[in-house]
Amino acid sequence: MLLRFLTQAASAVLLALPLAASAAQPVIEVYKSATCGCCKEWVKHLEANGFTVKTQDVPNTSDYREKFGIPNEYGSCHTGRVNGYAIEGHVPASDIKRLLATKPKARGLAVPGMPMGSPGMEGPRKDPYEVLLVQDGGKTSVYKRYP
Ligand SMILES: [Cu+2]
Repeated sequence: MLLRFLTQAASAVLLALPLAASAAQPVIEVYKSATCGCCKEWVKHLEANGFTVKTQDVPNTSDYREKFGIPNEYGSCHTGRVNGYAIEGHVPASDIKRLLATKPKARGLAVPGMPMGSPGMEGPRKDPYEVLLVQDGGKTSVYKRYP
């Protein structure tokens, strides 16, 4: 339904969306570098999906990655935290919502690197990418695959 709206009346939906979707999504803290443009675009994606985002510019996002238990090899350009879960990189809001609804025992979600076509990385190309569930021991499993 949302997609149909977007194609028909993009501007109207963009105005209405924050109101409609703001119900009960928790605050996400986001740690990023001050100069990161795609981080800002990802934050906009979260806000458009009802999340309240508190960003903090930090000199080194890897400090937060380490603190939240996300191995560096799964690192990206920003690290977030919501309800005790780490959210690393350009993770789609729908996957964060599923994580919060199902509450698996895990450290959080990660989209390693910065795949083209992920939220905040929109461009001329769409590359396939995976959202990983990072388990408590640091192992991962595929949480969702985007073609
Ligand atoms: Cu990025």
